[in-house]
Amino acid sequence: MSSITACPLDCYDACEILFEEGKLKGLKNGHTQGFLCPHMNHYEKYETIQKPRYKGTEISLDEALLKLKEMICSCEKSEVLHYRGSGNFALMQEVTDHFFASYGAVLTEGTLCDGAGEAGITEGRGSNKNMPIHEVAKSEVVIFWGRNPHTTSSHLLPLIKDKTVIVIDPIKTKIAKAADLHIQLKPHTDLFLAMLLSRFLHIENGCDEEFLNEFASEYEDYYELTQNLRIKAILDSIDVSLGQLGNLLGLVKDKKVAIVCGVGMQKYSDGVDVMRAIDAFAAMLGLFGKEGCGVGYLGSSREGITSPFNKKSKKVSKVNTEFNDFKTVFIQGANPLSQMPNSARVRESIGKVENVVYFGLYENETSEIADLIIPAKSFLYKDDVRTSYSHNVMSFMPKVAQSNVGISEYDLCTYLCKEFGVTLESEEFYIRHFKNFAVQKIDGSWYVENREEVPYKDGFDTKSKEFAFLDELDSKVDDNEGFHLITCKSPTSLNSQFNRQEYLFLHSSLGFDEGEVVTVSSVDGSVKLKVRHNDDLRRDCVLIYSGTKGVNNLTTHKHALSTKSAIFQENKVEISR
Ligand SMILES: Nc1nc2c(c(=O)[nH]1)N[C@H]1C(S)=C(S)[C@@H](COP(=O)(O)OP(=O)(O)OC[C@H]3O[C@@H](n4cnc5c(=O)[nH]c(N)nc54)[C@H](O)[C@@H]3O)O[C@H]1N2
Ligand SMILES: Nc1nc2c(c(=O)[nH]1)N[C@H]1C(S)=C(S)[C@@H](COP(=O)(O)OP(=O)(O)OC[C@H]3O[C@@H](n4cnc5c(=O)[nH]c(N)nc54)[C@H](O)[C@@H]3O)O[C@H]1N2
Ligand code: SF4
Ligand SMILES: [Mo]
Repeated sequence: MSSITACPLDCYDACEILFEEGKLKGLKNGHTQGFLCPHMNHYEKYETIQKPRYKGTEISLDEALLKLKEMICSCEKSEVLHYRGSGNFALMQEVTDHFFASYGAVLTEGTLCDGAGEAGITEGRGSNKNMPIHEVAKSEVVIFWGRNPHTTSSHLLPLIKDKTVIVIDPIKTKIAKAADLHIQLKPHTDLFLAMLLSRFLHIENGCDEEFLNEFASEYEDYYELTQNLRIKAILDSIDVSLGQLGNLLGLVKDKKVAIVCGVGMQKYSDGVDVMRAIDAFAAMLGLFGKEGCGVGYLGSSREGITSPFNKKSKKVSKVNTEFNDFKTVFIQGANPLSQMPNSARVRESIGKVENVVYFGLYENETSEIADLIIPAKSFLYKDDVRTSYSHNVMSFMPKVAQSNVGISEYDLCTYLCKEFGVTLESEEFYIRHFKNFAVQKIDGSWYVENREEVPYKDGFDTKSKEFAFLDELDSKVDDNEGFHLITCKSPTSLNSQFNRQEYLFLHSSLGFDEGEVVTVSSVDGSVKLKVRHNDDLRRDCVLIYSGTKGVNNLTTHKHALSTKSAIFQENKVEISR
């Protein structure tokens, strides 16, 4: 027996899976191209939570559900918080939002992920419509900007063979080593690089004036803004040479260019402006509304789909959540004690909550402190549908096997809705609702119908239909003391799921020995980790992967300016023996 489903993980690729005799294989047809990544290749080897627990004692699922009901009843409705993460990215995860919102509990808003960049894109274009990643196949030049495709979007790699590749990344990543040009800039300086690129493009008459006059007519004002930058001083402080700027411009002029951005360069307080300046460079090149051109980032995986669920509720930020304002906190598909910024603050705040419920698959820092643990069913054992934030395919995810362990989000929600008198439609109703947004194309795949392959063909979604350039420059190059913390994605884990890293990585010339334990500290906290050498790093950087225990002791719970997004690389760090 074989069935087709899709990987549920929070990942650009949203692969489709052939489930055959208990084995997971990448679907040959379509965007998955017959291969999966290490997470899915070894998915079954990771031990999941088998039994519900209350204060350390195993209980039955019925008892667990009753406890959950009692916990919800034990306080005011406004003292119940539903905190949902992105452990599973499929659409039925949101069914629990429907219960908690309808009941009168509080939900979260904001993001730990891509929010600053998204806000920057929206300020410039009036919306965040993504260049679907398959468009890259038609590009001549691909710029990876703060994105690490070998680790986080490997299904993109077959599409870029034979193309000119440019990488802008403080780490000499695998793609950087193979690239035609790598700009290994100082971290947190992309805003200046993007502005200087726009300025020199203008000086060299490389702008797409026809496009600009029609869709971005304020470009001369933007050019003037870029003139406030002192070229030599800025280039010195961001560690980029005039030659590199010239090389980059030489490679992209009059070419079909895709700028494939990741979350790397927007993990800072001014992340909104950083992304907007990169978008402005794309506008200066006239990359919007044309085949094989554009800016790829994390679009919304919900774009073109309306939710069947009620989500109207009071909301608190997901970044600096004051858990102690609540008596019952229901955590689903998330590991906030590891993945939220400023772990000491999270731990203290959540420590004051009477009832912490963890609804997930794996044991972790959050299950460790939870009062009630309810195991979820993995994607193989429940019905769902998913979409991607980097392409337009909708994948159906029928239940492909049976398991007595855990409970699905829909079944848990059915129980709660029944107990508290909230209306809920059937599971089939919701799945059908989502599927109705898809159409099948000749390649056999289903695509979200209302998403454009080449967005912004008729102008932008701002009021004036024109691109809105940055009109002020508020940032300075960060020359504070200390090392830059790079905390990006690990090849072996999906944030805190699967095989988590345990090291901190440093340039070997800094005088720390391999294997030596050092203390890394920031204004918010510290962590002890073992050193590993990595000469692909700059000497002013410390790399600690997402999912490493204790990394978020170092990070700030402040928001990016003007949006509720986390900024994991804002704090500088020090290292001591
Ligand atoms: N294997 C694996 N895949 C994943 C994930 C995972 O944990 N593991 N997580 C998933 C999730 S949740 C997300 S959001 C995506 C994110 O995936 P990506 O968008 O690729 O994000 P990151 O790995 O955080 O960072 C990408 C690159 O940005 C670089 N970078 C860091 N700081 C700067 C800077 O200041 N400027 C520039 N130009 N570059 C910088 C880093 O060195 C890194 O190479 O990946 C998804 N896929
Ligand atoms: N230092 C640092 N911190 C970061 C980042 C970083 O790059 N560096 N990245 C940030 C980003 S981009 C993101 S997106 C966040 C991610 O942070 P989280 O959303 O907390 O993601 P995970 O760590 O993957 O934890 C997901 C949890 O979901 C559970 N789960 C998996 N599948 C299911 C399911 O089907 N049902 C239920 N109920 N539970 C399930 C698993 O048990 C797992 O514990 O982390 C952020 N934190
Ligand atoms: S590449 Fe991404 S979508 Fe594909 S199997 Fe791996 S985690 Fe899942
Ligand atoms: Mo993310």
